[in-house]
Amino acid sequence: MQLKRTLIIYAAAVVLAACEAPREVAEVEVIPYPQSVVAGRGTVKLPSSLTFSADMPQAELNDLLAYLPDYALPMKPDGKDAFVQIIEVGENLLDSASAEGYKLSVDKQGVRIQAATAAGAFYGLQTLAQLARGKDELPVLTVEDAPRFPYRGLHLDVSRHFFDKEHVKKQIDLIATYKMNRLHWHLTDGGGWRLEIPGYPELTQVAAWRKPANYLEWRKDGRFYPQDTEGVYGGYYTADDVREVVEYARLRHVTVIPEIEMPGHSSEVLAVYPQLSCTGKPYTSGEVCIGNEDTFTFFEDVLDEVMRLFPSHYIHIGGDEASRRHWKACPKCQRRMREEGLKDESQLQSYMIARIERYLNGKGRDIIGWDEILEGGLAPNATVMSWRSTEAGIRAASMRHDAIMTPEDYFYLDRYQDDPETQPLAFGSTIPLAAVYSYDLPDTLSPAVEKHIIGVQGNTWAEYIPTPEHAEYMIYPRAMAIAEVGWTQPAHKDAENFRHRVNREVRHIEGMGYHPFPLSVQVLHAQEVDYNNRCIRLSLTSERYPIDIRYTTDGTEPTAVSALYEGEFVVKDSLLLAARLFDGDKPLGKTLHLRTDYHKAIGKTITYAKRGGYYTAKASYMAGGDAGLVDGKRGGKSYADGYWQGFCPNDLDATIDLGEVTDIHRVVACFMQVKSPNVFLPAQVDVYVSVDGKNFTLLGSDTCPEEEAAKEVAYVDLGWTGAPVPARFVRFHAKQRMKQFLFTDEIVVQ
Ligand code: TNX
Repeated sequence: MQLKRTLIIYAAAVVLAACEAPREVAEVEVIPYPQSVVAGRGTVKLPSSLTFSADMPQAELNDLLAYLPDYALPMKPDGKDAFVQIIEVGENLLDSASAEGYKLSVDKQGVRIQAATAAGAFYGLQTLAQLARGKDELPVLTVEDAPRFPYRGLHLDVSRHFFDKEHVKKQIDLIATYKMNRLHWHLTDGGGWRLEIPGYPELTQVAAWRKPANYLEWRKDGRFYPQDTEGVYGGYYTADDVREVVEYARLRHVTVIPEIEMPGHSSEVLAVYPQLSCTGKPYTSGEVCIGNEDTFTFFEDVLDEVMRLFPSHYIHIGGDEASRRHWKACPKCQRRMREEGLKDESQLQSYMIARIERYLNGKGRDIIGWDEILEGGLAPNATVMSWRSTEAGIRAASMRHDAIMTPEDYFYLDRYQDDPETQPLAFGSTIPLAAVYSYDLPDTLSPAVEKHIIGVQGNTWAEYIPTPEHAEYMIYPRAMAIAEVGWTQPAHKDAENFRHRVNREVRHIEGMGYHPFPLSVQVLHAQEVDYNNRCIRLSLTSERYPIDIRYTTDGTEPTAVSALYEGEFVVKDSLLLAARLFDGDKPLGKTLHLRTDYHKAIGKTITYAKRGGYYTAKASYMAGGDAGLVDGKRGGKSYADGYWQGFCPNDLDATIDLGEVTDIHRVVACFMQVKSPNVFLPAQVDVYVSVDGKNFTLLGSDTCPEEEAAKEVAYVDLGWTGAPVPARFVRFHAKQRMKQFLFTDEIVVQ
């Protein structure tokens, strides 16, 4: 059933009630959106003091009672006449295929929540609390709901910066209200070891504390763990802390999955146990020595304690980003490879992962690992967490392994979420809320593959997240979008409707004491190139709702009386747009200055010189391939949005054939700089033209202003503008400044 876009207001519903057929209600303000909402007639008053009864096993009722003080809707247990009746009906009585499903009906008698399990009842209660928020009555309706995926997770990195147990519990409490059910706790990494382990006191006495507090500064200083404790920053969780968090999560139907990183990302272990490194010295590598039996003793001891503390069936063992350099040079590792018949170092890594997997399988647990565990032979029972792409997860699913999708271009919460020039320093690209929300699996998957894709997760890597408030700023509202991607079937997702709900939700959680990103105050734009009609359709939107967008096209600043944006622009040649958000008379954010050109190179042939071609190892950096720089499509604020073409380590050196000799007066491309992930502006741009394709003349060179090159984030137009010259061929050569990444989105020729 498609979600209706029309807003059916209650008055209308009552007037139309003459015809008895049930209707869908649009815009119930619930995140994640339920699979089915059917409106009844009228509304029911909420009693001033709410009572409930629950027909469920005593142990589950006790859990519910333990949770209730934190439930958003105060309720008291009562007997038969309770307003809210919770009935656990057993697995087979609901239509839903999922044990987490529920059916919630509101009628004159009150509210009835039927569920197959305690989790389903819990989710029914979450829907009820959101429906009732700020209201004194409820609409008569029936919600039937169940999740799309069984695994809906949030990951917290507590190594690079440490966040105490209260912070962790606070996030668990909120994500559970969005029906997320996994917390992936990244407990160990080079930034600090965070879990107390009996018999290994140095892990938490030394490798959990550092100076200075800020991870980036500490990394720059050489990442040493001081022996003295004066003025150090850090922390760890005791066994009791872990038990408290695990129990708190259990009451909210969240499973806490611990991660112990190996064989890479382990420099903190080697700082205190250097004998486990290939060199035997601390601070020489991040990878443990796989040739050394003591390495296995260490991790098995650690995992024994992990299994004592965490009931989770799955234990995450990391497996990502291990350099193979040290193993190559290490006699012990090489001996292991010979003895085990391993062909290369990637098989050596697989040997370790498979051996640890056997150990955990022997104790009734299964492993999850990052998608690198696909290389060199996948451990037989492993679940793959696919972070570098969606494809890796699909590959795992095709091999009948379960996969969890955490693609870095959609679900990495350490990335910017808005124009980087307006944001605190973050890691690399920009993933705005709408991009997170847009995530889906390709629709070409066979059911046999799709059933192995068990869910989605947002990852909060903390290199750039120094405080708990900042963690919340990066997590919300994007986690709400991930919750909806994980729960709601694609047919019931609706980006515009989500935008409305998320505005309310952000204001609500601010009121609860969270620190979400308050939603962007920038004008956002999208373009569609219509090659047949030779025009670009340009539309504007905003994360904020409700809000006005006002604009000018004459180069002046928009004011509170400028034209109100009401629909797309159709650009046949050039449009110089200035647009800004207004809350009534009050301007918000920055003015968007956007030049849109249906220019002469659109749809023309482009060829790249040998050392001037683009980077092909990542699909989103190809901007659609050869046509990417002459397709009329301009990028947004993120080099990973599929419109920016990347060059590494090559220059950009390309020639466009305009098909016939024509006068041109402007050849310009916009370049992006984001230093943290090594994206740099070019040093220089040269523009040449030719009428015959053989003899080229240099029209002009442009160099990047030093003050722009010094910025962390910058967008700079470089090229040539001048009196018209005849040309058929245009050669555009942008020279690398750092031999890292260059990114541009379009070569505009006019
Ligand atoms: C890659 S994702 C990592 C992390 C970093 C992250 C930063 C993954 C399995 N490894 O160690 O924190 O990038 O975005």
